[in-house]
Amino acid sequence: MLHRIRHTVPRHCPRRYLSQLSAVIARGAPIDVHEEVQDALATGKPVVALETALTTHGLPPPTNLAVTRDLETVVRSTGCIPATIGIVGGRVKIGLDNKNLERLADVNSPPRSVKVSRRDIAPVLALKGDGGTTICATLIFAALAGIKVFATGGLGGVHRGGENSLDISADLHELTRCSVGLVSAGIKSILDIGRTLEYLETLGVPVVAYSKRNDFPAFFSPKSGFQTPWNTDNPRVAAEILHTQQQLGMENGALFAVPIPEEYAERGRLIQEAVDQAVRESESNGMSKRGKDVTPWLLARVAELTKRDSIEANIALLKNSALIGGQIASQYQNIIS
Ligand code: PSU
Ligand code: MN
Repeated sequence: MLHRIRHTVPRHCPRRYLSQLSAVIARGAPIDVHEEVQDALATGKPVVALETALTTHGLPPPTNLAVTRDLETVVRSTGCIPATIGIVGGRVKIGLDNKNLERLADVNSPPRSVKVSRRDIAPVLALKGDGGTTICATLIFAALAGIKVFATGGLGGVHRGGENSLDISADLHELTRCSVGLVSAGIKSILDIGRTLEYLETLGVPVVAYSKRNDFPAFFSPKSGFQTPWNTDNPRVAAEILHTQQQLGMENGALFAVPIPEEYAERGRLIQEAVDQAVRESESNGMSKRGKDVTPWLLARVAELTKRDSIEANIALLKNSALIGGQIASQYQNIIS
């Protein structure tokens, strides 16, 4: 009987996700969905997910709070509802209210937020902690809620030397499990871009340059020197890619890699040099062996070396991702309604 009911609800129907999410909540899972997000999901308004590891571990205060809020505003400007996802007091929040967002952004007062990847979710919830969700963890909750698009800055990847250290971000695997379109500025060259792309190919994740060309961007610069198999700069086509995967019952997501806005590209080349220096330092001071601390350390060091130029560029490309994410999510909603 249950089986039949499930099949009477089309795969793309918002109700299907609501029932998935409701089932999880009915089991007592510690998840709260913000009223506005709940309403959007129920009535078929487009929603864009946003992460909070960026807030807790990616950007320094007070920029972190301002930027997270700005991203929500950019998403709203496209007619979509933002769903900023994080963990507060042992509960997953899909859509964070001001108080909780401020609490996560206040990184200098206890409780200290954990940087939450898949492996950390259950422990941080059971221990009633706070956490900023990485792309990996944000993908999980976005998929659970039926949110089709997630906009952010930099995807994790295979670290330089990853062939020996096996430091490969769980972000990559998660894209095989969550049917969500991830809009990002590619990956930072703190990582091994070539190996990351090879790994994504092995995992079967579509990598689409959101551009007229097939250049895979390297976060601070529009070109990494590596090519993507696909490209489009049309939000409708991007939405069709996601929708086609959905129709086929494919469970993986897709990566839309958006080059940094042109006016920041020149500065990006200078930032690039700081990135290389930070990576060399992390190798000589042993930081590169410190697991989940590696990425935040490198990001902070690059910001220091560039006197925050890297942060300005980071903000610009985050806003650009949020804008394009909103456009793709709107098109997706048009397709299914
Ligand atoms: N890259 C950035 N900025 C970030 C991150 C990555 O340029 O804030 C964050 C994202 O949340 C990403 C996580 O999911 O770091 C990856 O961490 P790790 O490499 O430990 O998997
Ligand atoms: Mn890692």
